[in-house]
Amino acid sequence: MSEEPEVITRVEGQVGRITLNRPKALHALTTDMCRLMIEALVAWRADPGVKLVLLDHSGERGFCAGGDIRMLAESGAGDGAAAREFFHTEYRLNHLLFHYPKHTVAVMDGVTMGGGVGLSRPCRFRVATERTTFAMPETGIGLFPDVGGGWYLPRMPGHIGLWLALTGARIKAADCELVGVATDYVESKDVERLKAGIIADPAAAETVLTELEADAGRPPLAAHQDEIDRIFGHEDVETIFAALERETSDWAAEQLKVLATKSPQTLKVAFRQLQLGGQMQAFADNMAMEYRIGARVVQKHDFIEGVRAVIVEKDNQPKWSPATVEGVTDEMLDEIFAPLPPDQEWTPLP
Ligand code: QUE
Repeated sequence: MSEEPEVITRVEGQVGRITLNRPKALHALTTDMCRLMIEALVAWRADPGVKLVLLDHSGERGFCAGGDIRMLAESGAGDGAAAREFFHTEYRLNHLLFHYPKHTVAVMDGVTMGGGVGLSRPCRFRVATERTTFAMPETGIGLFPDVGGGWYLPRMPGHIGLWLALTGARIKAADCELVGVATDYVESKDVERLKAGIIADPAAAETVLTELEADAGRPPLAAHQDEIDRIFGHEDVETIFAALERETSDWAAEQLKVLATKSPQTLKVAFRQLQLGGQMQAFADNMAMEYRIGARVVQKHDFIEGVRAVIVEKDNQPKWSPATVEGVTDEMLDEIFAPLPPDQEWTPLP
């Protein structure tokens, strides 16, 4: 008897289908899962019998919660080699999907966070349902919004991407459409029909999506866009905190409360990451930057402590160091963003 694989890859008709299948961990990604996906995508890229790639998940509990955080923290507490290997592989997969020459469809029928965003966001069609919850929650565990966050987030309308990156806010389907995370909305009850329709005729994927398209409703975020742009458009993290303190709305007070729980170091890392990524011309340059950051951050106190407090012991009382954004110096950030030795830099798949 063989164990069920954590990613199921097969060709159905003319559709290459990748099904995330690690339901007990909300399909959080391991290095092996990323390798399996790369292998299938590379084979299908050259296969004229595959017209489209469909990316979905088994079970009812979501698309993908992120990465194998416990492994990353254990590795980071040691030599960090396994963590770097994971990031290197995952970012190659993100990059492969970004430039994939065939149509890709991601069905995000549930939690889509961190690593799950890195898989779905590069897809041509990104289907949300009423069960979709999107977030980049990494600053809450002393990590940073990677998997292409430096590219996608600063390209969202106004300063919504920075707000998502810093607060780790969770948004639902209508807001996913507003910020461009989702291209389509389909009710969960129609997801099986959607997949069957795409597999039956991948050339008609867009038509099937249009036929099953439903109304996600009004995006709640729209009511806060002006506030977000006014506050999160400031020139640094300290000024954003100061601006929030001057605001009088309940919403602003809530944002301030949320930001106060996040790792000051990774708030500043994320701010600089989005600033630099927003100016880059090539997605690969952004991934190389994120790999430099990941290689450093995974071995820092805040990540080990964040995983302890939020994931392992769940006391939700991380003791960040430095404890305030004022304590995080430009020199610390320079070190995190500095180039790696040439033979250790991230490179796309050959
Ligand atoms: C930040 C993260 C992750 C997170 C929580 C954060 C993350 C991740 C998970 C997660 C959640 C449920 C699971 C699981 C992992 O939580 O990346 O295996 O069952 O994977 O605040 O980056």
